[in-house]
Order: sequence, then structure tokens, then C-alpha cells
Amino acid sequence: MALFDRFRRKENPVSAAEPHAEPKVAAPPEGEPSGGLLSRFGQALKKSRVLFQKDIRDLFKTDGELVDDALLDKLFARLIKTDMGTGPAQAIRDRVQQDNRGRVVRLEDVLNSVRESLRQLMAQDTAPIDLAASGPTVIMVVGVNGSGKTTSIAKLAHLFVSQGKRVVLGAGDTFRAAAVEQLVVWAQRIGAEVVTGKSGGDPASVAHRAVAQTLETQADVCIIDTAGRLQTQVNLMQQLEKIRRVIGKLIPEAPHEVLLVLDATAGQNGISQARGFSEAAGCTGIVLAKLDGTAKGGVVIPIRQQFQLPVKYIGLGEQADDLVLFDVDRFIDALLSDHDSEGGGGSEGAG
Ligand SMILES: Nc1nc2c(ncn2[C@@H]2O[C@H](COP(=O)(O)OP(=O)(O)O)[C@@H](O)[C@H]2O)c(=O)[nH]1
Ligand SMILES: [Mg+2]
Repeated sequence: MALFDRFRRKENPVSAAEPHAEPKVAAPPEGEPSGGLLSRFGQALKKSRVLFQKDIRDLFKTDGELVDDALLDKLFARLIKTDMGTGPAQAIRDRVQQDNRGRVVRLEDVLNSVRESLRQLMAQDTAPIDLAASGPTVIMVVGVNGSGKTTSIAKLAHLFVSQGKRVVLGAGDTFRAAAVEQLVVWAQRIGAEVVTGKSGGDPASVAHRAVAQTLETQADVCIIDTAGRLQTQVNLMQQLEKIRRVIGKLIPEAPHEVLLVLDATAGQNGISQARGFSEAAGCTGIVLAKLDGTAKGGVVIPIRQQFQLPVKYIGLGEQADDLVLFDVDRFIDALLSDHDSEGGGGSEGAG
């Protein structure tokens, strides 16, 4: 509920969501931004790292600490704060207990146990979007209003364009005129084509024309934006179903991917609201947007568990190249490494 209220307040979505000044156009290859991926992860996950690390670090004196029930309980309470959920926090507590209980250990020992446990909890392979072997790849993008769909589409398109692919965008969020403008502005900046329809028009017809144009012009990728909110949830789900059907008529295997965009800052409530999408739209993977804006990076764990879908990409900012391929080990390293953990860090966001 709080989530929808927050989005409702954004009644002027263009100014809220307009791409900022100049998207950086230095073209990163597939999920590998320049400047070192670890440091990119590291920068963007700084808030999460401060919560993850500082809280755990504070439990330890430099000369070591006895791992007893009291310490394990404190550890559990602090893990919960990262929004990972009680099940995963318990699993980590158990692992730390198993490895260290009754011993006086240093922070590093406990972090090693935490790391191993996180690896098990998040176990998944990286899941990049593979382009279809023949013919264009059609990607449909769904999710709650304001979750980051349009921005993530721009980032994905930028990724493909930087790989020399031709990309057609379909402005299927005809529910809000501003959403179409936003996509058009992005398309111009990143060098993608865009197919639009009338405000309030049928999004399935926009999707149809976008896929048709992709086929006609032999473009490589077609990405369809969709509305996140309609008058009723039923309307919305029927609309998504219709878009799927229409796309499938032009290319039987399409959509090849249906990406669910989740807002990492929305916490667990926001995530449960997105469940309807994953069921109705037959999602194939998740883009977790706005991880840079939250200290609760632990939310990746329940997302992975609740949706039974791989987290494919994560959004680490508002620029075109702020999208990286999700990689469990790099993610955990960014959470647990102690480089640049200048303590404190305040709570103000990146604006
Ligand atoms: N910090 C940050 N902001 C993001 C990210 N992705 C999207 N946003 C912002 O979130 C807001 C909503 O995004 P938008 O793409 O319009 O959401 P949509 O309604 O789902 O299409 C915009 O202000 C975006 O700039 C991200 O990864 N990090
Ligand atoms: Mg949008």
C-alpha cells in the first residue's frame, strides 16, 4: 500500500523519471562496465555494505569474540535488518553457529561463514539474455508502476546497441502519455528505434507494430514496455496476456524473454505486489532495479526464493550504463569486502 501511495505521488512522471542530463555513452560490453565491475558493484552497494558490515563488525572486538547464543542472536537481528527475511537469516545464523560456536573468533572468521551461507542461499548461475539464434529476440518488460521498467529498458537497449545490435523499442505503456515520451527521449539518446501509439490506445497494437517493424527492418532485438498500473488489476493482467498473444502471432517463440522489473527499495511488501505479474505474464527472469538506492541489498535473497526466477540484471543507477549482469560471487564480495567501508556513510541517498 505504501508502495502505491509513493507512486501515486509521482503524478508528474516525466520530470520524475526523465533520463538525467547526459547518459554516459561509454559502451560497456555485456554486463561489464568500464572501471572494473567489482568497483561498480562496490560503489552501488555501498549503502548495503555499510548495513551488512558495520552492524556485524560492531559485534566484534579486535581481539576476537566468543560465539555464544547471545552473539548469534544479535547477529540474527542484524541480518534481518538487511531485508533478507527470517529464513535466510536463520540459515546464516546456523552456519555461523556450526562453524564457530564456543570459540573465540575474529570478524573475518564469521564473515567467511556468512559468505558461504550467502552463496548457498543465492545459488544461481549468471543468466544473461541470449539473443535468438535466428531472427530477432523479443523481450517484454513488466512490473509495478515506478519499479524502473522504462529505465531498465533503456539500459538494456543501450547494452545491445553497444554490442552493435539494432534495437526497436515498443512504447506499450499507453496508459500514461508521459511514459511514451520518456521512452522516446531515451531511444534518441541511446540510438534505438521506437514505435509509439496514441495515448490511451491499445498497447497490444503498439507491440504488434513494434515486432512487425523489427521483422521488416531486420533489427536484432525488440523490447516492449508495458503499463504498471491500470484501472484494475484484472485489466492489467488481461492486457499483458493480449500483448503476449499478439507478439506470438508474428513470431511463434516470442516473447523470448519476459522480464519482471522489481524495485529493490520497495522492500518485501513491494515484492509481494509484483507476484501477480510473474504469474500472469509468464516471466523468465528478474531485473532488480535501484539496488544503489537501498541499504537492504539482502532483499535479493527472498526475491530469488519467492519468485523462483533468476535475477538476470541489477540496476545500479539512473544512467544508461548502470545495468550489470547479476553475479552471485561479485554481489557477495561487494557486500562483504571491506574496501572503502569508511564506516558512517550517513543515510542520504544519491538524489
Ligand atoms: N537510483 C536508481 N534509480 C532508478 C533505477 N532504475 C530506475 N530508477 C528511477 O526510478 C524512477 C522510475 O523509473 P521508471 O523507469 O520510470 O519506472 P517504470 O514506471 O516502471 O517505467 C525513475 O526516476 C528512474 O530514474 C536504478 O537502478 N537506480
Ligand atoms: Mg515506464
